Amino acid sequence: MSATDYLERIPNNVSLKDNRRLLRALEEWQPKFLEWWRDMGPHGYQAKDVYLRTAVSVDTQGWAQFGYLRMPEYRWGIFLAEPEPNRAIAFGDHKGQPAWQEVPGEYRGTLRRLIVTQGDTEPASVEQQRHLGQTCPSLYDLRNLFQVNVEEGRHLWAMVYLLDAYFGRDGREESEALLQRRSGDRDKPRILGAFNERTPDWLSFFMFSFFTDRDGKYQLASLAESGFDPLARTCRFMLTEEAHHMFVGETGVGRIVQRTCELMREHRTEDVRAHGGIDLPTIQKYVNFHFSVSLDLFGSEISTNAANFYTLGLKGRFEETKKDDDHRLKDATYPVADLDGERVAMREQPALVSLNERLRDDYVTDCARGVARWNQVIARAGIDVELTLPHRAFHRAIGCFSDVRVSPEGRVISQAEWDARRDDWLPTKADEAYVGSLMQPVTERGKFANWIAAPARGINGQPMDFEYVRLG
Ligand code: BYC
Ligand code: FE
Ligand code: FE
Repeated sequence: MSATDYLERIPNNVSLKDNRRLLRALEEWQPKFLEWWRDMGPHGYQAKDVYLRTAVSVDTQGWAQFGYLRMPEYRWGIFLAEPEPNRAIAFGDHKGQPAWQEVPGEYRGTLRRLIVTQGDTEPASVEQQRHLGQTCPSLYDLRNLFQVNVEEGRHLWAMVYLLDAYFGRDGREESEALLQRRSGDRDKPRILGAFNERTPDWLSFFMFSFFTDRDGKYQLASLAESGFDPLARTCRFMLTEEAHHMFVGETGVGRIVQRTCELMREHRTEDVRAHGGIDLPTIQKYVNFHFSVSLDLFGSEISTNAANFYTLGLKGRFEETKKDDDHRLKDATYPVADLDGERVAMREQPALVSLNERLRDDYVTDCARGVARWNQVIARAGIDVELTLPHRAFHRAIGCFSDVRVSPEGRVISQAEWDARRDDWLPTKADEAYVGSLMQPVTERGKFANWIAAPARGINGQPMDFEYVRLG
């Protein structure tokens, strides 16, 4: 393992200084990245000192360093997890062969597309979140937002490193294009649907971090199995950062739920809007929206792309090496939800083309665990309500359910019934306006907006009234 060059212009553990060509490409890209960050990164806070965690090495003991930093001075760099000696490809037609240290020529286009799709989501999320700083519920939350943002910036660096190091001129062109697409832009949108949605308020932000960053976890875990070793290693390190994003989402929603329950009890009412809280039915609608939009990110239920990625050894399953089967799946089947006339039914399908659905299943199970923890908060308050995940066929834009209307319980319904019930199931303009009306910035140390509870503990052992962002 090469040592970490932390003091270089581009911190890295890939011996960048010994690869002049690559170093030059990345040094040319760096000012363009910073320009993008200034234009599209967190609005209004670029010159403030933020208490951030920076990766300084990849070993589990010592990778994080905390300190005040202005975001444009964040040490974005290139960190790959330690190589696994003699690593072999774990699945597909190349199973058992040594993992590739270079891109196999015939898989170049496919691999590049996977890397570009992954890379595109990272700056997209920063763009989606760029105005949230103006309405933060506390300095603690403001700091967490910025921590997520700089790390998504680093995830972009991770993919750009792969493109520049392994894909020649095409790769450099893709690296430029990653800075040119814009979330929600009609002419040059980001690649995947959820990354063109707006994140207008903090309830949306926490939902996004819970549901959409969790897609990141599952996609990165699948790419961490890749036979292309540099991709596997970079994704493994990205996963360590992803855990914090989901923590922000889960605890953020959990604290809103907690505050809502406190208001319900205090005022003996379900209508907490009268008391400046976010009522549970509104929270449920946001769950319905963000869960369904994130399910789309896994692609179609039946996908020959997914089968090819797997067979070629480019993208594995979640925890591939822990699965007890032949890791080729040519003769295996997998139960997949499908439309059977007017109802949703399970059908055995060839396992290879079902890999998107299988990953979605792993994801759904994980989401359900988080929702159960929110429900514990409600139950502890003695309130008899449960949040639920809507049926997987609800409100889908990708895959076999995209042409039908389905209720949150999974009943196929008519367009007329959908039109009549839609506002009970998904956030309305009025709901968004109400949530938006709560978004008044709270920037006094140790204070929190009325609609969210304080967290259980501060960052890195710091007290709750710590100055997580210096606004002075
Ligand atoms: N929107 O065969 P199919 C993260 C396209 S999140 C628009 O089903 P496939 C993060 C598809 O491209 C993780 N288009 O799809 C989170 C294909 O196009 P072609 C991101 C879509 O290829 C928070 C066609 O439809 N990482 O890191 O099996 C903050 C047929 O589709 C969508 C990745 O996604 C969509 N939702 O699977 C920051 C990993 N879905 O071939 C960051 C890399 C599908 O007809 N990507 N299409 O032109 C992949 O593994 C795959 O591309 C997908 C799609 C799983 C996304
Ligand atoms: Fe990311
Ligand atoms: Fe993330």
